[in-house]
Amino acid sequence: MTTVITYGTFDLFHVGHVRLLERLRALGDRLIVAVSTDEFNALKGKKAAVGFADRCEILRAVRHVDLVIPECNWGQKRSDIVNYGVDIFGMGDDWAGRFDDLRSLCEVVYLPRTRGISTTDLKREVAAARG
Ligand code: C2G
Repeated sequence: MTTVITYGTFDLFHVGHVRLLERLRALGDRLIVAVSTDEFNALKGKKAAVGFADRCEILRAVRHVDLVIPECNWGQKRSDIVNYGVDIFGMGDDWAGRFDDLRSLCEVVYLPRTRGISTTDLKREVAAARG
């Protein structure tokens, strides 16, 4: 059983998120997604348009996702990897290099981001449409 894990806010869930999760799930047999809580997002300087509970419900409905857990802080990755028996840690490549320290615990992969879509762009488009 190969377990893969990833972390993120996944606000305004879009095809960039889907394609990342699909590719990560294809690397193993189980994909765990740690969803940033609203409180942790505040620490990241982000305010999600969709609340934590709804973001988790959406991710649980994604067929590529096997387990959803909360991401409460930057430091939990190491214990998550140990506690869940994670074999592969994966993120989009906007994070390339940022988590290489985890290579002492598991494989670390950074996958190309899906171009042309982002939560930030979606928020701008919605705001512009409102006028
Ligand atoms: N992503 C992607 N393609 C896009 C947009 C996002 O592949 N067009 C990926 C990002 O690279 C990331 C994941 O989708 O791996 C989730 O993106 P965000 O919700 O923006 O995650 P972020 O807020 O960067 O949180 O501890 C890590 C942080 O929690 C990551």
